[in-house]
Amino acid sequence: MQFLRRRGGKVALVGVVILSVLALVLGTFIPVALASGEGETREFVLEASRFSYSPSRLRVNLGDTVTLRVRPQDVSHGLYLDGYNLKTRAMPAAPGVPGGEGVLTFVADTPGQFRFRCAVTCGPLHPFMIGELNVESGTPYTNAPFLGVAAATLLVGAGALAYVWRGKETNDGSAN
Ligand SMILES: [Cu+2]
Repeated sequence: MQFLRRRGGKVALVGVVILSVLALVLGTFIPVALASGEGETREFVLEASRFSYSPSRLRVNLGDTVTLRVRPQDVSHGLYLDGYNLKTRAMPAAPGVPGGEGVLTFVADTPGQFRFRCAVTCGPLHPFMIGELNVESGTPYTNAPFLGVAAATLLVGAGALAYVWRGKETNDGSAN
């Protein structure tokens, strides 16, 4: 019986190790899969006027396919996105001039905070015409399954340790 108990503990421990490795592998590769463009499709209309964007703070999740539509309201503006090295320019809509819109579409495959700024010299405060794109990799939704696996792994591990511990105590007792 003791032998069986200890053996059971060992099997449980091996299971824990396998589960841990699985959790690590999943945690490593699923964000990569997300980054290849399997997220949501997000579209933002950015009204650009001297010297700001509205909205100026954008938030997306890693793997989202993002479309930015830059619509100048007064003079020509543009948008250059740091990190992703993307650029667009547009002229304002005017009578006789088709409504200008600068469009950028890309997959948000790099997490982090990225500045975007005007790509057309539009006046004295042009250098301060900036905004921020936040590409988040750690949303609760993305990580919930892995947190679950991690919690289950911990529980199983604690159970296995308790099992082995008890088996050992009994063994030591009978050995004397
Ligand atoms: Cu501008």
